[in-house]
Amino acid sequence: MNRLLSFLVALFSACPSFIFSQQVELKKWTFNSELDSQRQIVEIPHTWNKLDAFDDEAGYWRGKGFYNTKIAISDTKKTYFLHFNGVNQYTKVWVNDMLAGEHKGGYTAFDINITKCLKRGENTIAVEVDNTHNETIPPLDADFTFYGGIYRNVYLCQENSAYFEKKYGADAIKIEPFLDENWQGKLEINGSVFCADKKQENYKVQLILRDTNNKIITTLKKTIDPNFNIIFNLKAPLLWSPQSPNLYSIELNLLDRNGKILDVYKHKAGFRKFEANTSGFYLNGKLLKLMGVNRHQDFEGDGNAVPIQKQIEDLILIKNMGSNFLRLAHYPQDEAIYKAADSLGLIIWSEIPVINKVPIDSSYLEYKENAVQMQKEHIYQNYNHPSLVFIGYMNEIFIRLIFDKPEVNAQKEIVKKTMELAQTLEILTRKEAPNHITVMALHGNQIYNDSGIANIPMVIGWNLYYGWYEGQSQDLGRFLDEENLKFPNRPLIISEYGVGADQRLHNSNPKKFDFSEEYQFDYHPAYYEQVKKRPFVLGMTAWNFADFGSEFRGDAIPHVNQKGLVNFNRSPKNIYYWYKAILKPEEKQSRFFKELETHLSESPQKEIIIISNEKVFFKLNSNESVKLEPNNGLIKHSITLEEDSNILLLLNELNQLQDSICIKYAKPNLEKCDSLAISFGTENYFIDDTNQIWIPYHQQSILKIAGNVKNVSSSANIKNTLNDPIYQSSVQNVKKIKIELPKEIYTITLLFSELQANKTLVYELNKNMEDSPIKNLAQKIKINDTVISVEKLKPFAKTEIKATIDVQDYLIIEPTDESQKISICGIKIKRN
Ligand code: GCB
Repeated sequence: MNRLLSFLVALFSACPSFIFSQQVELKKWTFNSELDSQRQIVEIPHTWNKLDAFDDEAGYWRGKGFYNTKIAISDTKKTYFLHFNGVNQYTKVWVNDMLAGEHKGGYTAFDINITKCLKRGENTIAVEVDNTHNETIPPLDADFTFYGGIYRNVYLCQENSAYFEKKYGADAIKIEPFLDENWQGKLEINGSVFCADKKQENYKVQLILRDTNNKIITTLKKTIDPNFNIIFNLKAPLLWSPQSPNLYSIELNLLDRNGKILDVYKHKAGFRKFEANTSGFYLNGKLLKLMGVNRHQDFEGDGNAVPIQKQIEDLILIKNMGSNFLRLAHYPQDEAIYKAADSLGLIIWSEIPVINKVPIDSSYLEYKENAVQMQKEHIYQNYNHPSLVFIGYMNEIFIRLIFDKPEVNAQKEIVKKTMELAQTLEILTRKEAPNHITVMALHGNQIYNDSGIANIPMVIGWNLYYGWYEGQSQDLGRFLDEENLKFPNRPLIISEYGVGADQRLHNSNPKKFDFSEEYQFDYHPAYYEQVKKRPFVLGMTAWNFADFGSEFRGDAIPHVNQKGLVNFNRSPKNIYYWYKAILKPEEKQSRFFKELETHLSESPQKEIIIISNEKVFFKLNSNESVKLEPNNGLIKHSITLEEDSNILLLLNELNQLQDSICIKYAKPNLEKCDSLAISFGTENYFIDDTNQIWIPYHQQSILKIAGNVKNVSSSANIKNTLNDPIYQSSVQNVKKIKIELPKEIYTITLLFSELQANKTLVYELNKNMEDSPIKNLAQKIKINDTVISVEKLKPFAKTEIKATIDVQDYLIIEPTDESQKISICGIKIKRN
């Protein structure tokens, strides 16, 4: 038996006497691609971009991948579908070399009826997946990686001669749990049945409804025509809400004349009533400030092919943070995510990926058709989930126009076509989901008001990055008030806000774009304060729950957008705990903001941060404890450290220990430390992958620089290193560096990279990068008496030179040729 055959699934043949439809997951496939013809065995979920989207080469491979598997079929009288949960992005399916069907769009599920191509016994399935840029398939452009592959599960489904009809990748069944003004429930279910014999009078649908304790409430039966409509009234049903996500179980059985079950549909329904207006969002008649996060689905090491159980863990983390709201940006996610939100109690905003731009050339009509198809699939597949409340269809759709500045006529055409598409999608959404709220997310630009596009959806989401891409975080309130004044009837959500934060970077005086965790910690509380006071703002979703892959980005970890509240591997950053303290006031909690364990500074003074929602007692070493009270979930407190180790304790009012840390204090000189690392052009502290702490130049006193120097920094990817932040800033035009050192032999490492003009990101609308190629760079450098050659610096790439120097009092670093200069990122001095 060959290897391929060994994972041929002995489908259904093992259980020939099944009574209703069945599905089997198709996990094992062989894979090869246009790039690499070598076949390998892979497991679904799979993507071919999980490595190359993070390497130093610009871009990631986009092309055709080929998946093959075999299935065994024993009964060819049945109907068979392949159900794909998500394939990015253009899929063609062959069965026994016959084209069975195709699908466009990377983020919705779809069914392919393969019955006609099947034979008894072994059948081959071949799937071609293409993630090449395609002007007719949204998204065309966005800040995330478009990983290619069958990255969500695949199932083979077997149906009897009658089954619940499949439409837009879902069973065509709509569940409406209505509540009247007296909170009485009415469950309405509409659906349709496919019967091969066209004799619908032979069939019935039975509803088995179970309450929240799993007790059967009804088992009513209905005839079909082939559509069916079931209405069942429930007295005062328990309501669904984030606080009490009460769910009723629905089981629909399709029965033949003899009462034999031919098909089964199971789902959970929740009774809830919601409304959004300028006084807030109301759930079940009560005001609820929507607080939560946005979520992408990818994960460190997996790309977007993340096993579903691991994805559900995300929702648990999101819920545990105290969230009641989740924006699935920027695409529909696996159905299991909506299901988890139903049972955890998270209100969902879900959208299709029409992002950044709409094409105006000949691709427009097909693009529009595909967007419409996506929105139908999106709605049909997720409509029945009680968690789904907000349905969107566009994100920052004019950002490319603003950034690319096309000529006036093209601009007019873009606005016209985009408006037309928005109207089409809005009408479609209201028709298919008449009881939901439509939304659209905009970037901070008046074009959305001027064009009128912001008047189309029921609720507007603003993606506002004051304090990052523009202005200061305090500017948020002014913008919101101005909008509210101009459009007093428009309910708003802050659909995105956030800043890049890297846990290796720390700064006690944080600034915009420094990627320090402290800046993130300043920014989020400032936003929260401003939103809290404004009732017309329904809520806010932080960008982003987790760091995520965006191949073209630099940032402190290249190819990763680092605005997550948790890291790419989901380990929480400090800010996650701040949200938890703020959003769960009933759960008393306090902990230290965790950062570098060694305070390397001339000064023993340090401001510590405590994350807390209760009064605490803070104790440093053997000092008396101090009582501290939080404001907006945090406490900042100045302490004076002793040399070497310091113990910091945090106790609650009941004298129970809440947290403890140890901070070492040392002055940054070679008398106390074995090695010292100093970085230039930055004010950040950085801990590298060898655990070496890099201190910013201005935080020490042993090193002096001469020359008409200037600091340069960039957030571009630096090749050949994982310690990008060290090489992302430098000091240029250096004539001489003088370092005072105790007499000893040292290994000196000098670090360089050439930071030229940076490519600007589409989101950095106000950033003008200065073009500054470095001239007259020293090719030979003298370190005391030792002359070292420096290879020609490569742009945005690490260069490192090492020398062993016997130092008497000073270390002097200078060009051998006085007319030349040094441009340097960092110096590491290690005692031998
Ligand atoms: C945005 C986009 C989002 C980006 C984010 C950012 O406005 O909607 O897709 O990832 O900004 O981090 O720049």
